[in-house]
Amino acid sequence: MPSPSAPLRLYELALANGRSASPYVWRVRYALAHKGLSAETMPLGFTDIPNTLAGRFKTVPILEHGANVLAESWDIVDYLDRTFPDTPRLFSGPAEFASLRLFDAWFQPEIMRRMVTLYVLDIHNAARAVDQAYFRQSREVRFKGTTLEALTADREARLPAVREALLPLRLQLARFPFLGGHVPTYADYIALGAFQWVASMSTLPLLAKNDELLRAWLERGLDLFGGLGRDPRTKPLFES
Ligand SMILES: N[C@@H](CCC(=O)N[C@@H](CS)C(=O)NCC(=O)O)C(=O)O
Repeated sequence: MPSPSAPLRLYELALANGRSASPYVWRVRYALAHKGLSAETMPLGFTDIPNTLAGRFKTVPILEHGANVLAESWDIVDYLDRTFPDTPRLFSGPAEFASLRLFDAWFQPEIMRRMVTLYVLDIHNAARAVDQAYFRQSREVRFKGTTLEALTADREARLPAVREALLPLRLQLARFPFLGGHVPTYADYIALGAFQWVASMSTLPLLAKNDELLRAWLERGLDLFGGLGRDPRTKPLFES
C-alpha cells in the first residue's frame, strides 16, 4: 500500500487542442478536487493508450499512486475514498455508493449513449490527427459498420428526445441546487463530466435556450473548485 503522501498521476484523454475530453476522466478530476487532492496530469491521445504503462489498460482514466496503478473510474473513486479517508468523503458509505451506481446505470445508457450518437463525428474531428483513423475504425466497428457520417446525419431530429431524457435532472434541480441536494456529490460530477465532454467538441448545441434549470446548475457546476470546469475552448452547450 503506497503512503497516502505518494504523488498521484492521472492519465487523461486530450483532443487536438489539448482540452481534456473524456467524461470519465472529468468525473475523476472532480472527485480529486472534491477531496482536495492534486494530481499530475498526463494527457494522452487515443492511440497513446496501448503504448502507456506497457499497454496494461485499454481506457482512461488511469490513476497512478506510488506503486498502485488502476483504471475504471468507479474503481478509482472508490480507491480515493478508501486511501484518503481524512479528506472530504465522496460517498458517506456503501448505501450512497450503491445509489450513485444506480444513478450511473440510468445515466450511461439513457444519456451518454445518446450523446455519443449525436457527437461521434465531432469527437473524431476534434481528436488529434494521428488518432482519427483509429477512432473512426473502432467506432464504426462498434456501430456495426455504420459510418460516423451516417450515424450523425439525422442528429438534429434526435435532439428533442435527448433533451426530454434529461427530465429527471430538471426535476431534481427544481428542488435542490445540485443533483446531490444542497451540496454537490458524485452524481453532479457524473453529469458535469458528460456535459464537459460535449462542450469539449460539440458543433451542435445540446440544450435549448430556455432550459433555465440546467443552465443555472451548469453555471454552479463550472464554478466549483475555483472554476475547474471553465475553459475558454468550451463550445456552446445552449442554443443561442
Ligand atoms: N468504464 C470506463 C470507461 C472509460 C472509457 O470509455 N474511456 C474512453 C475515453 S471516454 C477511452 O479511454 N477510450 C479508449 C479507446 O476508445 O480506445 C471507466 O469508467 O473508466
